[in-house]
Amino acid sequence: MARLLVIGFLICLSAGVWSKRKVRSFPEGFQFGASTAAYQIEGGWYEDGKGLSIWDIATHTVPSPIKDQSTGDVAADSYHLYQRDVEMMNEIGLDFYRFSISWPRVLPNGFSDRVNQAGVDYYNNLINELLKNNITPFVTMYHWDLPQNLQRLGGWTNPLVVDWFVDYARVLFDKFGDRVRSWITINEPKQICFEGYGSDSKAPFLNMTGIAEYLCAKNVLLAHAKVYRLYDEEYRKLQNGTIGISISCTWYEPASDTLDDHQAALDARQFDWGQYAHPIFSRAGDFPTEVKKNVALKSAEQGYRKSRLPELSAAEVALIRGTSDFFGLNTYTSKLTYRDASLEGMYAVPSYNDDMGAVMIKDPSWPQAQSSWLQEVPWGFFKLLVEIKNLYDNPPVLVTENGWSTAGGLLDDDRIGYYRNYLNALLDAVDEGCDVKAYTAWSLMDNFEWKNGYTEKFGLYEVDFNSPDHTRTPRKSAYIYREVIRSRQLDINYEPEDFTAESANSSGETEKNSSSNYYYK
Ligand code: GBH
Repeated sequence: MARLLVIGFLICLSAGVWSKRKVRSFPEGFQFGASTAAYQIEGGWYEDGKGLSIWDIATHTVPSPIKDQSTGDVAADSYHLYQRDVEMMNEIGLDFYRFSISWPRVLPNGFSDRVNQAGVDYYNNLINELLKNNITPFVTMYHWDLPQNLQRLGGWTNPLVVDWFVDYARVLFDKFGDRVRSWITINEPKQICFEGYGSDSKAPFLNMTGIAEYLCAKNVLLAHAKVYRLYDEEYRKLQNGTIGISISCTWYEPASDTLDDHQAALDARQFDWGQYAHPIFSRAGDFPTEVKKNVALKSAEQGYRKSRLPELSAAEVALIRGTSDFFGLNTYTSKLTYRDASLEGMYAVPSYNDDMGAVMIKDPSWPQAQSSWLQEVPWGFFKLLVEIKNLYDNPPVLVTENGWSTAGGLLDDDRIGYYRNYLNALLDAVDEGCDVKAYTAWSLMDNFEWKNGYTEKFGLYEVDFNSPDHTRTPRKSAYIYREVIRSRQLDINYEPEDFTAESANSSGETEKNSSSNYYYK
């Protein structure tokens, strides 16, 4: 017994010393990038033959559903300023740039009968500029800007969308696949389906919960899988790339040690991301048992003849299983989760939340970002990475989004604290055996933050949306990230010499929240 205690003590001590080391190295070959999305930065909404997307329609609706009544009509104007964007990537020293292609810019009507050459030119120019500068293009095919024409036909709830997406992907492989070797089919299926169809927080604001998000889920999974199979069958040999999906994962921590809270947290994870990850990454495939069981039970109670969650046939399960070369992980935050009598009557019937049967809350002691949903919880990131390793046989993980929002200003110590603590947690997970291969900061620059317009700033670069040339200025965090990439190390004491208080003050704003606490596992 005494010996065990001594051994335990030594293990804790060495773990402590390890995690308190001030400089830690990233694994050999680890890649660093930054991310954006077409609608959030491009502008050029009605130029050169581009068709309309569901976000063009949403932001032009009266009254506007957007917090500050803004639109992405011009956004950061990257449709015209992409050369400056690449210059910024060079300043930071990025290995890769993750951006998305606007479906209606390439196919104005959504269908592949008519290709808009000006749109193809724009992405060719961007890709070529990246390659000229030794920056790897990492292309997302769909980051939420569905052609409005397809929405009129039901969008992601129409099973035909699977074929439309495959046709679109074929155009992209044909036009760009000779130079693009890294692809993401879909950005964040849960946010497309639940936020867009099951609620009213993303376009098309369908708000038909309990029904629409599940129809969408099946179609998104099939669309993704068929594009993966297309790449395998017709392009991989020639183009020699990798292709996968990015899933947004929040860590749900049981609010207490009761069995109910543990089950609630598990169900929350399975509903939030297992619903999309399990069919692709698990050995068994299909929707997770918890999700199938809960929705089927509730549906029966409610008088539906079939589960509101569509079934996947054996052939569909097989089609979807194994269709990602990597786990693309977008992650930002964690929530506490519980289940008790207060759930009774809390959620609409039927609804996704009622099916899940869990309550998710914030812990007020966690540092708070400008976005109400975003808090800094690095240990949650660590637990999430370990969970992905355990659930899905340790897949290669590319962190395709991670970042922090402020109200603005160049001196962004809270963002720096967030990045450092999350990178530190990532390195802890690597030490734990997780196969994390890349990290992508969200975002390269300030942009249109969907329903919150321009009120939340995620950029390493500040964008002056009021200046005609949309001036981009590096925040302090850009200097910190640059040093991480240059040294391939995390040094929590690094202070950039060329970032001056004067340059920070010129923006006239300072940060209100500062997360000065360094995180230890
Ligand atoms: C990413 O989504 C997007 O890919 C990107 O376009 C966006 O700009 C970026 O995040 C920043 O928002 O806790 O119930 O209030 C992140 C997805 C959005 C998922 C917020 C969790 C909070 C739901 N996250 N959402 S809730």
